[in-house]
Amino acid sequence: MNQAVNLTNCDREPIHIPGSVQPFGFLLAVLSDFTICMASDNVESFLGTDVADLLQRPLSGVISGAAVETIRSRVDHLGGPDATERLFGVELQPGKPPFDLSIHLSGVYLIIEAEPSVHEPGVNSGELVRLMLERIRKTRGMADLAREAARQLKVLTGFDRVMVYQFHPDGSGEVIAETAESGLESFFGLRYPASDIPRQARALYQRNWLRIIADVDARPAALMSTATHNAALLDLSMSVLRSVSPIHIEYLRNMGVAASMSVSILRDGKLWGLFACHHYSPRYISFDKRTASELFGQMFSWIVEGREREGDVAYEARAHQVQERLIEIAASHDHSRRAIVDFLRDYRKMIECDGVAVWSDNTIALEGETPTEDEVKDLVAFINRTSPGRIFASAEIAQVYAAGQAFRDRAAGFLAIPISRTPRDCLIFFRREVTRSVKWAADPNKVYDEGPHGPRLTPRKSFELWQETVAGQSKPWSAADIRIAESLRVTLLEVILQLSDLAARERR
Ligand code: BLA
Repeated sequence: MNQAVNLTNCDREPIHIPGSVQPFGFLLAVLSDFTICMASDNVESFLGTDVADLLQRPLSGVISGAAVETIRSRVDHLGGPDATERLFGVELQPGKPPFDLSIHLSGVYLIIEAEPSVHEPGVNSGELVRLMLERIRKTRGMADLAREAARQLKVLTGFDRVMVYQFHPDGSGEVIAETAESGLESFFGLRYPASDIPRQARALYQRNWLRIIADVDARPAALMSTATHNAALLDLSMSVLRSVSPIHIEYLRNMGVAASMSVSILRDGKLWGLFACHHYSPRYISFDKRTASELFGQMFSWIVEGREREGDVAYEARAHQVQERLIEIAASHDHSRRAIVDFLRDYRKMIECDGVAVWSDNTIALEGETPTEDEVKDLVAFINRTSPGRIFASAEIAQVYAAGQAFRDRAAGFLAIPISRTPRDCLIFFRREVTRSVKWAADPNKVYDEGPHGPRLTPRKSFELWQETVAGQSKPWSAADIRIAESLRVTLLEVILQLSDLAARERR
């Protein structure tokens, strides 16, 4: 491994060029004339030919002419970026057991990866995925969908634990669903810093949907090459056998995991999350089942896309309903501008928050978890000084308002909506510190093994690090939150106009 890589700069580790593969299969790199110029050093155990005897030979000297033709016929399909082709049950040598192949282009090389075919009689992967999809489509809402999907993937693959890990915009992530064998510590609900799945790994997972680490203790098979080529620079981004970052191997070992698999979940082409699977003994999943898992991940991604849109639409529709009611009530309200204060409970239902405050006509009213009256008054004065007449939101109050430091544990995030120009009345939504809204799952005092990089490399310790890094922050305000706030502002201005009309009429 590159000596310069450590726990603070892990996004510089060049994990796409490890110079080795996992030994559950072998890799050959051939040039356009199909001469072999690189091979993994475990090839002999699969093909019976020593790696040194294989280099520089034509591919047809090692595998059957028919197999070479089968491969050649697929090369034309490898046009687009990141294209791969899979072939199942190919007899590479006459009379010998068949292999499953993955082929793709990497620079000038055609990469051929092969692993022994596993055929389970009576099992059809298409049918398995069809049933899995039927089950998850019956669920309602995101949480239920994710839980059922984890359960289905666990049934398909037999891993001891399957999690759905969702990324946040800053690259940190969260276990939003989990299904595990009984007796295992739960990671459900825990949050992790972006560095646990560093940037280059996330970029890779966006291109390549599935990776399996079949045995963390397996010795990687080194790639050997002829003198004019350099195996240490062979880009294995799209490979299925790519050997795994030693830092990540240590992470898995520290938590007692012997095998892992992850399947990407994409939304609009961007990495949304991962199915993360763990097993406590080595576990190899056939290429056929991995392909089924990948297809399931792709279909799941589409379903998530739809559910998230539905969720946003429902959230905004609910807010609109409350607003409409406000307008109706206001029309028949007889205590003039106090109405704005009387609606406090209703505001809370519109935008996800822990508390809400309103400052109107020199009266202050609080609901739920908020700073104290005096603190809110000072905050209102600050908001009016710095951002008059505009919506002002922050998920880290102390960053924009130093005095907020004093109450950031109660209200780390605020979203302020001005509701009149003079005097500058406003409505403020508060969110508590996110570390306070995240619960510890299971026993935080469990003892872990420590590798050479220390205890940081376990989900539990890493969760603690995440808590330190996000102290003083609330859940971010989403685009939907801001849209609702904008429309609420318009509604309230209307309501205020109506109320003052009413008051004027009463005076006449
Ligand atoms: C990869 N890190 C990963 C992967 C996961 C995690 C799921 C994908 C590979 C796989 O399937 O195993 C992280 N796994 C988690 C988390 C949980 C979990 C958060 O189960 C929570 C329950 N990792 C670190 C640090 C570094 C690091 C500090 O924690 C770097 C210094 C690196 N993680 C790292 C690297 C990879 C990785 C380099 C890519 C591995 C590869 O594909 O080669």
